[in-house]
Amino acid sequence: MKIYFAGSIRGGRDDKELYLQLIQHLTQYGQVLTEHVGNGNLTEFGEDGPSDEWIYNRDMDWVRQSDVVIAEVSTPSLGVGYEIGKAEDMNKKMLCLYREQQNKRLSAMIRGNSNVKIARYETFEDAISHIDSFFESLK
Ligand code: 6K6
Repeated sequence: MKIYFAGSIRGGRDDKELYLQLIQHLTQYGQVLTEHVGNGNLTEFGEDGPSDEWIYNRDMDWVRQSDVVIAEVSTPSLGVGYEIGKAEDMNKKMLCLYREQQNKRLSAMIRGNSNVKIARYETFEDAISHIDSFFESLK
């Protein structure tokens, strides 16, 4: 099972530790292609490839190769939104994890899309149980 995990990079790295913990949990279900998203040393200004074009092509290849896409969408990110749209076009099985926060609302382009399953959570344990249910539903 190839898993594409999407999380904010240039959109902001406030949730990077959470991404790392989610990725660690996901590895029991398969190969996480995008482990760098949880890299604590990767800032919104850091570099992770020779050029943006190289990163784009590599990441789109990985979305194509993936069996499932798990996106953490609490921190708004153009890249994550784009990946969700592409994954939807490719009919990928997808789960979006969203943590409610005061004075913030999830984009209508995600919330209003009936093809996108959104799992709302409060605690890390809730997020994990959404992930486990999602993989259970694939069996
Ligand atoms: C690192 C730090 C700043 O720039 C980089 C290198 N960029 C990326 N490296 C790897 N994946 C990326 C990069 N930029 C975007 N992505 C993909 O888009 C990841 O798979 C994330 O799921 C998503 C993040 O998008 P932004 O718009 O928040 O960067």
